[in-house]
Amino acid sequence: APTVVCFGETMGMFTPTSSVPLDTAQAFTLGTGGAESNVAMHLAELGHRVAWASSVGTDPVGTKIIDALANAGVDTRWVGRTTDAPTGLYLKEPDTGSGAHVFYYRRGSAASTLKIADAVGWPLAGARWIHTTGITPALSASCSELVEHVLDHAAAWGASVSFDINYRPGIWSVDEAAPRLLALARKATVVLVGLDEAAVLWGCGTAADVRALLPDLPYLVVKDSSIDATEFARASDGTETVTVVPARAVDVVEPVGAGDAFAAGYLSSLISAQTSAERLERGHSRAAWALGSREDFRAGLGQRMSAEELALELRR
Ligand code: KDG
Repeated sequence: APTVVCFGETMGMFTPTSSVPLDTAQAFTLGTGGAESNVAMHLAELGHRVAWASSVGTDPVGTKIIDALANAGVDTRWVGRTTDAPTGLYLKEPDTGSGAHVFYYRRGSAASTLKIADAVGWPLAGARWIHTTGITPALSASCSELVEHVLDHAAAWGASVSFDINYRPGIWSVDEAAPRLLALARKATVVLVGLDEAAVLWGCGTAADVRALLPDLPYLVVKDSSIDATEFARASDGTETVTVVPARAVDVVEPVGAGDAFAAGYLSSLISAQTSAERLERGHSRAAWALGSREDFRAGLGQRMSAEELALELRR
């Protein structure tokens, strides 16, 4: 059985083959991208037994997504295929100065049809961790119910839930997202959020402001883009520990996927019972690696992150 189950939507991703705006691009590559499956691939690379549960269409894009995940070492046995809806798609505009932009073609997609009944067969009881993001409740009412159901039942299943806020303005408004994401976040064990997102959603100016909204969470991680990450950890006796670790200085090729890399590094370290500083450091290492690539998921760091090497790296 998998130790970690990630669930959410993965789409076919079209990117121009050269660095030109989408409206003038002639040739595209078709890749795949999804926040939760990115986390799953990073965790597989780090050596964890991880599954990605979802739904895709019976179209070739669905096949391509399943193949990509299976090739990355992720268990895809719980990916359903439906003839009722197509696999979602998105276009990613290369960063031609104003940042990378994404355009979604996902309303009514296969993953948006996910509902509580689909999760009955998933290996949630027995998993140590379940990971999803704030993208999933934005997909549809049934997806939103599914996320809440998992958060409400995880403890009874013996699992903890990590929830990455991942606010995507392209799918829902701040007015809809802000209360919903806060209510869901309050039920999780780990919440990861960018300070920029927390500012947009809840008007937070500092990491402490975010903590004030989520005071009882066992682990809250607030990432201040390229500056640092702050972890608020609450022990079972109620004691609070605050740890701040600065981010690496890196040349950013493209930011999409870096948050997923951070989440995976952090979660991997938490699973391996490392310290607060080690958890944040492992998140930053993965994020720095992802920032140097145009791909949403960048493979290849795994080999450099064996336990021994990580220990060495942390002693620097
Ligand atoms: O975190 C990266 C994701 O944003 C990207 O892979 C696409 O899942 C995606 C989304 O919904 O934005």
